[in-house]
Order: sequence, then C-alpha cells, then structure tokens
Amino acid sequence: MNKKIVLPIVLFIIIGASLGSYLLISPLSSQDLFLITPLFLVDGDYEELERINFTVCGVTIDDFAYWLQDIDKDRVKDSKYDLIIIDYSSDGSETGEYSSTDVTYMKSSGDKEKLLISYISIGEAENYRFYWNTSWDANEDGIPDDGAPEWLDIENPEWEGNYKVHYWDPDWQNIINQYLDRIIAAGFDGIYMDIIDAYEYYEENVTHADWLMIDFVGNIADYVNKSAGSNFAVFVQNGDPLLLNSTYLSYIDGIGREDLFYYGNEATDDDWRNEGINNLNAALAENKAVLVTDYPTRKSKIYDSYTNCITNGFLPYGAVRDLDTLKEYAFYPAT
Ligand SMILES: [Ca+2]
Ligand SMILES: [Ca+2]
Repeated sequence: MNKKIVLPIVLFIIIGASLGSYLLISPLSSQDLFLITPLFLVDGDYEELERINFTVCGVTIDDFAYWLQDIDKDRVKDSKYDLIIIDYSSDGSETGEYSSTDVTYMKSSGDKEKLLISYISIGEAENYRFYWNTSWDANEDGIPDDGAPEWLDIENPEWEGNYKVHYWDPDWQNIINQYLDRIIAAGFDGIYMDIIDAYEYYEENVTHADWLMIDFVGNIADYVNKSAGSNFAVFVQNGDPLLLNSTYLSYIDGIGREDLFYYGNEATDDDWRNEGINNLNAALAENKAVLVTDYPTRKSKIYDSYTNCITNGFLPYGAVRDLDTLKEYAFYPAT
C-alpha cells in the first residue's frame, strides 16, 4: 500500500477506536446522542418519524417518557415531553415524597405545562412504601410473619421487597386510597397503575381473579374521580387482555404496555406480539391512549420499535430497564 492510502486508514482506525472506547465507558445522555448521531453513517439513515397523538383529559400529547429512579427534577422540568410518568417520591419512601411545590416546578417546562403522572403499584406491596410495617416480615424470609395483615402474601421471588397481595381485600384497597390521597395532594395529573397482571398469579386458585382486578380498578377510578375530578388521568400498565372487557375500558384513560415489540434487543414472539396488538387495538377503538415502552439497548432496535409503534398507532418510548434516566432520540424528539 502507498502512503496516501495508509494514512486515512490509520486515522480512521484511531478515530473509530477512541469513539468506541468513549461509548463503552460513558453512559449516554440525550445530549450525547445528538452530538454523536451525525458521526455514524448508519444513524444518518434514521429519518425523523411521523408523530402519533392522543388526547388525555383534554390535553393533546404526542410523546411521553417513563422515569422511576434517580429522578432529576430539573431535567423533568426542562424536558419537552408532553407526559412523563415518575414515582411520587424521590426515593420511593415517605420521606422522599414530592411536595406540591416540587410537582408544580417539574410540570412548568420551558415550552408548556406537561402532564406529570404518578406510578403506583396496586397489585403488590413494596416494603419501602409509607404503609409498610417492618414487623410484617421482620426476619425478611419473604413469608409474612404472625400478625401481618391477612391480605399480605409471599414475596415475589423475582422482585425482592415486593410482596403479593390479595388485591380484592378492602383493607389493601383502603391503603391504596391513602396512597392516592398523597398523589392527589401533591398535584399529579394522574396515575399509572402497575401490577394489574397480579390477577394472572391468582387465576388458578381464586374464582374470577380477573373480575376482582377489574372491580378494583373501577373502585380506584371512582375514588380519584370523586377526590381529584374527571380530569385526573387513569392509566394501567400491562395486563392488556383485560382491555377486551368494555367495563374495564370505561374506567381508564389509557394503557401502558411494556416489551411489546422487543424483549431487550430480541424481537418478541409473533403470537405474543400479535395478541398484545389485538388487545391494545380494543383500547384504540375507544380512543384510549396507548403508550408502549420497549427496552432495547441497540439503537437500530429502538428505531424499529418506534417504527412499529407508529405503524400501529401507539405512542413509543425506548427506555433503559432500570428506568433511571430520561432518554430522547433524534428520530422522535420530545416536542
Ligand atoms: Ca417472615
Ligand atoms: Ca410533544
């Protein structure tokens, strides 16, 4: 090879290696993505996508984000996302609860006010929440101790600190009402209810476990409607087979669905995906918002997930599994 060819090749290798190691050692923020994007030829192929929009409680949204841990109030405030799902507490605990001042601050973004929606698990008890009493499982073996409430069941073996609950028990439902009081008092615009699919866990042994969950969601919808008004948004997460029930659909403003097109970087199984799309279409037919969160780490997969969402009329968000940062992509920027 002559020198004219060798020099560009060497430069290319050096630049490529430096950039590669930078990418390996540094977690990417949204700003980094914008800076780095034009450097990769492959990213140049990702054209900005057409936008999907929904009206939620009178507000039009065409993008959303989901952020539960290590929340940065300033980044939430400055973000242009129209709807952001966060935890109602900076660390999940009672002492970390956001005040109404915090919530007002986070909602007051540079361009316009955003909808701030609070995560709440209604189908499992979390041992770091305000309602938990350490005596319920003092020896931390995942089995409720003597004297624990009757509704408390065993710890979820796949999620430390989360315990199964008899969600149909009025005492558990009263705890959730107290939880809702705190979320409403802080000024959140709605709730995003997790572990709806707890009914699947009890289906074998409890008659009409699905209907008991539908009734619970109905009770919650009534409760927030009375105490926060009809403009308080009611979202559910996963458990989408319940969407085929029109009573259930009438209780909610929208659904969030995880792992629809991708499970990590793997495309999901065709049957699983098609069943999910079919269920979510029932929500679309009743003008309910459909928010899809997939968790690929590879940008090509994130882009593919967004493309699939848009084809199906769902709002996309590509998150990290720990939900500990805010992501944004040049092909679907927050506006
Ligand atoms: Ca125990
Ligand atoms: Ca927007």
